[in-house]
Amino acid sequence: MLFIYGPLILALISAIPTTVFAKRVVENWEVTYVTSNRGLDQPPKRGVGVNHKFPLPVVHATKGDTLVLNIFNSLNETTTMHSHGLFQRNTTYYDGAAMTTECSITPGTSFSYEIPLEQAGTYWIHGHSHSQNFDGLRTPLIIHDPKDPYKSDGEYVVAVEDWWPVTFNTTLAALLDVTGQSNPFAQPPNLLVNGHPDAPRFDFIPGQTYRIRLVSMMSLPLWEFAIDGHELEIIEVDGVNTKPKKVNVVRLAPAQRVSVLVKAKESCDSNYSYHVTMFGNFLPPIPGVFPSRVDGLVAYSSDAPLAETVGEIPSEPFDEMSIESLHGPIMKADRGLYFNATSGFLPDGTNWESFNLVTYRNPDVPSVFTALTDFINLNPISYGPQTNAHVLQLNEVIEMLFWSATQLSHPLHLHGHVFQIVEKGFINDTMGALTTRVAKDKFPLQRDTVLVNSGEYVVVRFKADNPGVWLMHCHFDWHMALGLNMVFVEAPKEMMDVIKVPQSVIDQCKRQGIETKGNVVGNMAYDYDGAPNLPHLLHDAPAVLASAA
Ligand SMILES: *[C@@H]1O[C@H](CO)[C@@H](O)[C@H](O)[C@H]1NC(C)=O
Ligand SMILES: *[C@@H]1O[C@H](CO)[C@@H](O)[C@H](O)[C@H]1NC(C)=O
Ligand SMILES: *[C@@H]1O[C@H](CO)[C@@H](O)[C@H](O)[C@H]1NC(C)=O
Ligand SMILES: *[C@@H]1O[C@H](CO)[C@@H](O)[C@H](O)[C@H]1NC(C)=O
Ligand SMILES: *[C@@H]1O[C@H](CO)[C@@H](O)[C@H](O)[C@H]1NC(C)=O
Ligand SMILES: *[C@@H]1O[C@H](CO)[C@@H](O)[C@H](O)[C@H]1NC(C)=O
Ligand SMILES: [Cu+2]
Repeated sequence: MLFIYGPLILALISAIPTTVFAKRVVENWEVTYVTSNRGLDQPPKRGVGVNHKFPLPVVHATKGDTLVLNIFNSLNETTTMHSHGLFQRNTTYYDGAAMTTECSITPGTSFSYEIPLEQAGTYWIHGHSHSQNFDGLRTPLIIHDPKDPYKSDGEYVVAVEDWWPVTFNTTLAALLDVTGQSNPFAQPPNLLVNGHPDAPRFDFIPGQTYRIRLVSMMSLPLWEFAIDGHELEIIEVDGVNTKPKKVNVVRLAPAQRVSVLVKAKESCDSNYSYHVTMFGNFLPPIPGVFPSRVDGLVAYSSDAPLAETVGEIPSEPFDEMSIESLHGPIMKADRGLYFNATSGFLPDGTNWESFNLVTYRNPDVPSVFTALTDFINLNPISYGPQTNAHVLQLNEVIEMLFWSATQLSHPLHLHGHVFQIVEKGFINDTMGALTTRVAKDKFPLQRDTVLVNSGEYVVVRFKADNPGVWLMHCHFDWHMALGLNMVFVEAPKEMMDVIKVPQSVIDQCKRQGIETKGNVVGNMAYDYDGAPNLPHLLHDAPAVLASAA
């Protein structure tokens, strides 16, 4: 087995003095179709993997290193690679968002992403083109911190993904079926942990403390992690260190990450089970198939009996309002933006999703190039009527209110940033009794992906201090493909000074005959003829909660 998780890696890393020089962490990845059953009792499916196999290599690096992803595209469609959670300061063009920050890597060509790693924590890398993430193009990215405030004696990665019996294309066809007869969930996903149907074994030595990095690479379900007889202490959420917070279970939505410290028992009298449960309260249960669970072994001793699971395995929402970040007082907002995440119909009867009834379509010219075109870059309409672009001023603090009045839930992800979560509540609650706000003397939790459940709203804040073009979207692959995306054009004036687009990015566009300046269609004037321009969605009235006044 080539890919090593856990203590071995940590042992190697902790043997290196903390004064080592920054290194280049180079990954040479050929993106290929891989037909596999992933060790499951089901027919093989054509997925998208790396170097002709699954699982993908797990990437380990140290803060200060430079991550170099040399990608060769062996698919017959374009591909891109997104390093989820990285700020990409001054390197917005390496963010991997297809047709937002690059033109994409065409079949038979190569491209290198070269990303200085200025953050530490738990991240992941995934395809950001043609929903290749859903078909398996995803892997953890662990960035170790030589000055980590939280010490541990060893660590494990638990990266969880959903593997569907059909390709994304098949599912999408069902989602867009105007007859409404297709059930995209007819063939629900299986659960894989670190790329396999079985969970890895944790070897615990009495008295030691372990860090467990939980990585959600799911494309739709939520999941929970718990260990029998052991408390979990949350110390990191989406790459940001938190004040320690003890819990019995951690719930993650797609794209979220959490690190916990686990203190081993003082004796080796028993082994224990841990549990990874895949579920989604917004998905119909299928007895024996979904929700599903994989149990792993926490091994203390070769002759120890396995302690029985006592009572119910714990299950509860991740209480973001009760967890504090280690840094950053609550920011005062300069400007508020309101986003109603809704579904609705186009006149042809197809069902799409939107922020404020605008369903996203890729521009003909990637937004990064429009943002680097003087004068027109300041006007949101230059990015196209269907791009849902918002132009932000340098250093203004943006408050966003997300509201989900439909029956759908959304894990919403902002590229290039973390945001502070300052308020959450139920939208049916006119008295404010069900609302929770961060107290002024507390440091709000910061993260890059927040789950907004059906019937809830969430208020987040971030500072526009990272000139670049950043996608904000739902991280359910279904919803993203149905248009739940928008673009933040952050400090376009300053971008012109700090963003120097490499020739390799321009070459991607040349190969496809795509303009690298101008508005959504490459014009220099206010002329958008030919740009994607759909009518606003028609409300899906029956899906709205009756009490959402
Ligand atoms: C891409 O290649 C696969 C086989 O590798 C084939 O099944 C599929 O039809 C091809 N798609 C296109 C658009 O050529
Ligand atoms: C998926 O479907 C789209 C539209 O039908 C097609 O253009 C594309 O080639 C398909 N991709 C694959 C990998 O089959
Ligand atoms: C306890 O864990 C050890 C590995 O250290 C394993 O050999 C043993 O079979 C486990 N016991 C049970 C009952 O699973
Ligand atoms: C949000 O959208 C829903 C339709 O899905 C609508 O019923 C509701 O009034 C909207 N809320 C606001 C405040 O615009
Ligand atoms: C509002 O919605 C929540 C969650 O769906 C529910 O628990 C609560 O009872 C509702 N409250 C009212 C006043 O309808
Ligand atoms: C980004 O570019 C600006 C201007 O050139 C420079 O001052 C800053 O140090 C750069 N930041 C990083 C993280 O490279
Ligand atoms: Cu992402």
